[in-house]
Amino acid sequence: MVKTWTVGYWPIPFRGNFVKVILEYAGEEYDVMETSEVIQLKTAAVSAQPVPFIGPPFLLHNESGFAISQTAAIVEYLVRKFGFVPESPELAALAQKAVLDCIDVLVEITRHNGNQMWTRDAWSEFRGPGKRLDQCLGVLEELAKRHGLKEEHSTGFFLGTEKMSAADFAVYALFEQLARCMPPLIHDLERAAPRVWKLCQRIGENPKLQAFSNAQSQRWGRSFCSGQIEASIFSMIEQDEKAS
Ligand SMILES: N[C@@H](CCC(=O)N[C@@H](CS)C(=O)NCC(=O)O)C(=O)O
Repeated sequence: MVKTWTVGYWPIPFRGNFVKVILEYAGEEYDVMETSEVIQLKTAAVSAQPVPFIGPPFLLHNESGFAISQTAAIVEYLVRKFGFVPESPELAALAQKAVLDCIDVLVEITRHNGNQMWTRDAWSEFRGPGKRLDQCLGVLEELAKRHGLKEEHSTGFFLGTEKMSAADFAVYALFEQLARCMPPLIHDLERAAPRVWKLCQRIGENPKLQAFSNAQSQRWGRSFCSGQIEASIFSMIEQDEKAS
């Protein structure tokens, strides 16, 4: 039977998880498109694509035929659809900002989606106390702190909202995969964004998200973004581990 949604993405977590964690949390039924079909749609003429796009993820609403690409736009669509948008326009805008901040971390850690591989020099400017990754994580930490999130909180969300917003889904999608695929980075998350890391651990206690995380580990192991850039990131982290 055709499910409500179809997600088009590669067989890795990366950007796709920003979409999937919302569908999982909301208890929505979705299919994941076969990779061959993603390739077929990605390389089709734009006039033949369900929504004109360059790179996945994309999401299809099967009943209506509505299709949307661009990670941040898909997240915005889903949070609106399922009622996870803060009432205040200011908080709604800050939630969107946090989504884009999280996606920026994916862009930066992959050196703009694998445009360049890591060198030791470049990596030493990126990872370490006070370095670029810490700064990116620190931006999220400061935003959550300004909205009242405390490390010791056992309730409450990123922007002080009563329920999850796009910001919570995005930080969870980001931190969960960084920690699961590259466990030494947990140290960086704890150092640079302790409140947000605790929040993500709390969000991850949700049984649906826990099952989703376990399923991804079983299916793909520690695969994060795949390809040469994944090998480059993993080798930098391995060298850091040996040196420590
Ligand atoms: N800005 C887009 C970027 C999409 C993107 O770069 N997708 C990657 C996978 S994460 C891809 O497969 N790109 C192929 C391409 O650019 O040709 C988004 O956030 O969705």
